[in-house]
Amino acid sequence: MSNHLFDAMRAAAPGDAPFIRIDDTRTWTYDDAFALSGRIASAMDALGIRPGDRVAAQVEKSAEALILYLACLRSGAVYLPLNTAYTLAELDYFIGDAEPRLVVVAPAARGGVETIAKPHGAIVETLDTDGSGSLLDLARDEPADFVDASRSADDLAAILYTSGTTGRSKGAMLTHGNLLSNALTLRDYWRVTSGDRLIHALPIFHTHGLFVATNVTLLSGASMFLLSKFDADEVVSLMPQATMLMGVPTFYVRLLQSPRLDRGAVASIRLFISGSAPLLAETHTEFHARTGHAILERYGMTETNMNTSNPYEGKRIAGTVGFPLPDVTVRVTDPASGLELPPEETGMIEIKGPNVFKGYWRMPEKTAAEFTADGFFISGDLGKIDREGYVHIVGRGKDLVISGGYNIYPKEVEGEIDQIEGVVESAVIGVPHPDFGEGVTAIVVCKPGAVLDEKTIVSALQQRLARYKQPKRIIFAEDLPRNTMGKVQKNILRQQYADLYTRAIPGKV
Ligand code: MLC
Ligand code: AMP
Repeated sequence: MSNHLFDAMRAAAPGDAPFIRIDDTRTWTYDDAFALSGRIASAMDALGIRPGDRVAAQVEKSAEALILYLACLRSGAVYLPLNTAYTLAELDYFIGDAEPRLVVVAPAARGGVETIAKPHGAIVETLDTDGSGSLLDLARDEPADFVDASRSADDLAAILYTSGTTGRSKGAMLTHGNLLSNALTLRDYWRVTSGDRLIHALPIFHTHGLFVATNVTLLSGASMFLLSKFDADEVVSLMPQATMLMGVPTFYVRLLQSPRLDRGAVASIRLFISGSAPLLAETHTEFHARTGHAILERYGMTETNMNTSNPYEGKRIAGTVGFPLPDVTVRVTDPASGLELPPEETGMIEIKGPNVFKGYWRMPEKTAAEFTADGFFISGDLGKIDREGYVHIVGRGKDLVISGGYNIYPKEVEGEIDQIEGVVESAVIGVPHPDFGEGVTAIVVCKPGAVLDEKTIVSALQQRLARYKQPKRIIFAEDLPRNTMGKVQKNILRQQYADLYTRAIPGKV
């Protein structure tokens, strides 16, 4: 029997070499990690989890949580990681839509999650950051030598939900083949080897931290410092022991604020990588001046894994996302005609390759709508390819805000605000934010006589939306600017409030 992705991880694993460095005293070798993944897979088997079943996890980052992902690959289950910031209301939708057989949550969340998971027939088990919880209790006495489920390249490995500009979130179905092909490509493109030591400070419920960082580490037999979250001071302290860092632009903005970041601190680092959101050219330049390193920027999406990367050798150009990766075809088309545009002309970025997902979970029409007739995925990003072949992202055709590397779909936030008593309508936009890149901002129109302030709106959103989706500022207006078709002109609002977060407003950002 063969298991497409996990077999490759097993083949690359250097046995008793370090895999996860948890803290100064605890390091798990590949053997340790694989043994635990076998025990968890055995425990899931005993719970009745079968290949193709979804296993959802909303757990804080820990070595055990990462091993749960490996256990799912081995058991043939489809891993469904969920942002720890999601509220119960948000979780309810994902569980109803994906119908997981097992949901793993923090012990404190068990009661609440059971009330929404049980009606869908899901089992709920727990996992805490220290490895305690009912899941590992079940795994403790199980055999480590689990017989991996047979999985082909086309079988699902994971479903990651991405919000949409219209309607509810869509589950992007990623296959074993998608994940393996992309991780091998990145490993070779970035020259990752078993000698590398990655600082892993990203969350593990998104493509960046789960697939790019983790799969690339595993497939090169490298090791990682697993940090529970990003902390600039901790990252600078670890740099002398590490060779790589992967981060969103906010990481680099915050690192530059550390007076300890200098050439000495980065002496052992081979590669700094940025992605998930645009890296400002000024951040790139400042980082280079301070450390001597040109941050390597790459471009990806949940649906496609990674598409382009600046070169390992050769010019890493600030403000570009580099070249299409080997095996990945990137083209730019005229959004109106669909025809391919020549270099330097801006249009819709479209992608084809083994990295591109299988479709949206149980949404065949939405899937079909996102692909061209000749099989390219329509990214929703606007860009151009210059004469040297570098891809530039110049805007978004989709109404999306990216804050600190998290996507926020204005429509979802507007929908929640508009339900608040006294609100007529709202427009949610992203405007430049010095820390998060873009700050979620709401412009709200109230009914005459309604008494609403920022606090009332934020507290009404508290139970409905994850914290990172909630507006950092709420502005009250008489009305919203509209074009002749009646459509809200968000570009005007973005211009009007462009310096909202860059003007110093004490205690406001
Ligand atoms: C936290 N907050 C955020 C936020 N993160 N608000 C907006 N945007 C964010 N990204 C909230 C907190 O809840 C808190 O609210 C307040 O802002 C300040 O928190 P903080 O302590 O400063 O934030 P921190 O916990 O340090 O997190 C910031 C961060 C984190 C940038 C380190 O957001 C992060 O790790 N982002 C990475 C996201 C990521 O991995 N994206 C990849 C997607 S995959 P309060 O009110 O409680 O104070 C993808 C494909 C690809 O896009 O190409 O990779
Ligand atoms: P997600 O749906 O969370 O996977 O986010 C994917 C989106 O993030 C892409 O469609 C882009 O809009 C954006 N993105 C990812 N990497 C970059 C980058 N390097 N520069 C600009 N935008 C990026």
